[in-house]
Amino acid sequence: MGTVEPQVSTAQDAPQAQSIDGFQLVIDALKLNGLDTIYGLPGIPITDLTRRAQAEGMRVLAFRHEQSAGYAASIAGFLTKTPGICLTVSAPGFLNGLNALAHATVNCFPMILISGSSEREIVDLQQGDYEEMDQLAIARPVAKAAFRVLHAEDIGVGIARAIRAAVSGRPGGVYLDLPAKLFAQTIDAAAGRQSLIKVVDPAPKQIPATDAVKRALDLLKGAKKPLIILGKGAAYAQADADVRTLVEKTGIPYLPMSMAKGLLPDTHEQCASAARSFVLPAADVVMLIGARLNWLLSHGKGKTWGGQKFIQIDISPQEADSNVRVDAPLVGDVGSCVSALLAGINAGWPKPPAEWLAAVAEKKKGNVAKMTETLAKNPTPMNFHSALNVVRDIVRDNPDAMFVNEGANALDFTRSIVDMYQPRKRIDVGTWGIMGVGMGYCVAAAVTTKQQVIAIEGDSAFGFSGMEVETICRYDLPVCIVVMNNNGVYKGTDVDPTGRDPAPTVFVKGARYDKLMEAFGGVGVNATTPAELRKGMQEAIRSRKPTLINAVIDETAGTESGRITSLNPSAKKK
Ligand code: ADP
Ligand code: TZD
Ligand code: MG
Repeated sequence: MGTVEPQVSTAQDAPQAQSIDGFQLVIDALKLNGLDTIYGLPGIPITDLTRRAQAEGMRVLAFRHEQSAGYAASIAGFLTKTPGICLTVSAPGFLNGLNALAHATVNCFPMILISGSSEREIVDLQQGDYEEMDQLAIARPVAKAAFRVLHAEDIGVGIARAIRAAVSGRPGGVYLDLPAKLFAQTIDAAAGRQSLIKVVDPAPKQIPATDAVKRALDLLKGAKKPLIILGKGAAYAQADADVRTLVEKTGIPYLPMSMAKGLLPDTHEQCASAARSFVLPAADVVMLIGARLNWLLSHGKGKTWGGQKFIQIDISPQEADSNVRVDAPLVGDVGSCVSALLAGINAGWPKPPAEWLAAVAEKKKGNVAKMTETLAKNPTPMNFHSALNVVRDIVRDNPDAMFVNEGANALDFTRSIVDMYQPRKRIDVGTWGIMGVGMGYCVAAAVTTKQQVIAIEGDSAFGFSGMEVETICRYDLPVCIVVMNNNGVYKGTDVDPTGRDPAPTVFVKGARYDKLMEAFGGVGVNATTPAELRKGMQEAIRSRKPTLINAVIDETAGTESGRITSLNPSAKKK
């Protein structure tokens, strides 16, 4: 903005040695706590914060829209178990970041949204300040916690509280409001440094109670048709070896939720994904590990289920019974709960009855055979299946790659066709089924893991954050984006019955998303066949250059709302 910049010190005219300003205290407090990456977008009053943080060695990733920066911060939190930091300007920038803050809270990802804000005196009297807004009040309902710091000497406490709130217990999004005046405030340097807090044990272990562990083990032991469901809370916990041992020692079939795919390889013989609609109603005892019985699991009731008993491992003591009765709640962190269970599972632990395992295996076999047949077809034009058959091979050959996925059909088909082999590789639309996370996730995945990133994007989904391809090119990140281009939302075939406008679900036909990438120096590929798609992806991974492949998909191939057609009121009526 070219308007009235407030008087702030810059790196060049830094405050005197004996005093320290708000900018510096914020940077020092973050660094002291190991928070070395900021996802944000500069402007009044935080421009100098971004400059000085970079000058002090922090990684400052500047985006084209705060929403993408926010989604990046949220998923960085999921991947690292430390709060992802998103930094925005006041009112409009803050609101752009707010969606991601809500997303972090809903998905239980630790994140801190730090926004500059206007002067309290003016905002509270509603006198019309530059970008005036009561941001704290607006953030509160969608955040796990929200704080404001008014005095430089409280910056240390403010950041410590934000960190604890974000990562302890059930993780979530925290809002930290920093008014413009705070940044330029100076205090005595020694006192300032003394006021900073290095948070000790920010996410303390939560050990489950002994009787709760026994209750869970007793229920599990008596089960005739047990099932384990792994959720993204289990992925988040990073207790991968123990979770795997629990599954393998008990021999119980398991279902991974979308972002828990790869916690054990999807090709594991106990993986029941290919028999999902059989095991859910048939199981008699289901153990949920870091997964909620929300809409994604049909609330634990109805025809998807069979009135079974539930064991639920969750860090939130309020989660059990939220949809149906939970017979054995186990409150604690996944690592502590699983190791407590393992301590009670000795060599004599009974394997599930052979009939149950055989029935699951039989169902799997049938469904896998059907899928193999579908994937082997090579129709013209290319459809979701023939394209995803390629993606499946590429991921199998590159199991370290991070995998981003959003869209409707482009999401649902990918989730069921593309196997994951390692924990926390698959990151997607999450609890809300939100579009727009794609490019922000790509940036954070590349930056936090340094691995190749593969993104499978619906053409609509991609559009929500498409401008961030410039960000990906600017930081030269190893990201290969595949846009599953079916000319629209779900399909490209709708027409306006009046003949006036394009239908609300369709886009420009034959759009070339690959050209967008070329505009910023990345590699663009137009792929109309599986062979072209394979070549493009292989080359992208070999070169590690930012690449966008426009995969031309049959515009008739998708279904309304992908797999969740039944949630769509008008489609239901039909
Ligand atoms: P999914 O969508 O994969 O089913 P959800 O987001 O619905 O997963 O559920 C994740 C659950 O995991 C939440 O209820 C959350 O409280 C819980 N959770 C998050 N982190 C941990 C942890 N470290 N230990 C135990 N539970 C956790
Ligand atoms: N806006 C936001 C933020 N999130 C949403 N989920 C939607 C709108 C609604 N929506 C979906 O649930 S999927 C989708 C939208 C707009 C896009 C589907 O089209 P696509 O995927 O091109 O991404 P397919 O492959 O064509 O189905
Ligand atoms: Mg589409």
